[in-house]
Amino acid sequence: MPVIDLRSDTVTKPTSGMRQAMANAEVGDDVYGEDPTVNRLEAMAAELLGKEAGLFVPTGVMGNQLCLRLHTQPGDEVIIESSAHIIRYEGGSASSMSGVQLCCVPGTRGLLSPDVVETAIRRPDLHTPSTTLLCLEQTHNVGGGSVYPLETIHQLTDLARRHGLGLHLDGARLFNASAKTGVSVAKYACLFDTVSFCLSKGLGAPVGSMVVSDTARIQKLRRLRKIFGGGMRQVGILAAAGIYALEHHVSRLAEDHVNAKHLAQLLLAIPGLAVDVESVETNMVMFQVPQSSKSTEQLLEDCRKAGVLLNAVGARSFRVVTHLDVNREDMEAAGQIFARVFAGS
Ligand code: TLP
Repeated sequence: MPVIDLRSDTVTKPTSGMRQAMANAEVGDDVYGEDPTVNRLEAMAAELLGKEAGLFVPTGVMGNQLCLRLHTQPGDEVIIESSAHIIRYEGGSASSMSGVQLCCVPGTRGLLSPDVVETAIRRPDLHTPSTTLLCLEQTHNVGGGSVYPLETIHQLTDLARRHGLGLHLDGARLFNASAKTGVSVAKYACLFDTVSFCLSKGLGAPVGSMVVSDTARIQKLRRLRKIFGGGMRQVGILAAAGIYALEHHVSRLAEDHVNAKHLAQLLLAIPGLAVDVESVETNMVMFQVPQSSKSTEQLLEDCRKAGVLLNAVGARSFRVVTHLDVNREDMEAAGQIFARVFAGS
């Protein structure tokens, strides 16, 4: 029986069409700006998001961290939601790579509200660090794939602009937000100075993320990418996968959202398991098994042995993510396995 891998949307494998596109890609040395396929992907990403220029980077972490470095000076303070990916899962690199202090502001399901951000912005004072950047995450990972309403982003970005802050969006799953709301990625992107998004998550490419911005910032980011060790050579074979993903996999993201919702409904029927079906907006489902006598690790292991992989996000608290490589039948099968493992555990 094949394993149903719901740990993340990062686990997808390139489809045969994507592999074909990779095999046929024209390449050149991208550090010299001579890879035609990378150049095409960068132009395509910029156009889609309504920005002047784009930069292909190896990972979402690198995209975020290059932007943090671009927007700040050591000792500056960055306002960010307290469970943001940049805080939780980027190895402390904001402090080690850019020397910034993160001002962690609590959100609701990962989403910030303008009043708490307003109080967090430092007023000029000899003693305090300077707040120079506001970072948002759309969709919010630890928030369970939650989506900022456009109106809230408007309020937050207006506020940040009034205080002269830079604006970065960790849009790793921005296309999922757009699939959910019908708001174009460009409409979100125009509110930020820099936006990163991932090709290697819901879009199904094996590697790669993009940063988009204005031409002057992308020029600086290109140099920073080299300094951070992310200058790549004949990488058109990977950019071709990114182009294929943008051309073929954006319109199917809504399927992942339907599958996640369906799985959440199946989970709701399992005694002892807590899930908020309403909060499932995109391709993630968070659930808890609060009364279980088994440890989190044991529950993960029991699921693995029964044929489903998933991740824990806290004590007896779990995340499942739907993606290109799982379908409706996999949801049914996973639901049955979860019922066996969790009911009465
Ligand atoms: N998220 C991964 C893990 O790192 C937790 C996942 O499985 O969800 N921003 C956001 C919002 C992300 O969720 C991720 C990856 C990244 C950035 C980093 O992307 P990569 O893994 O390409 O560096």
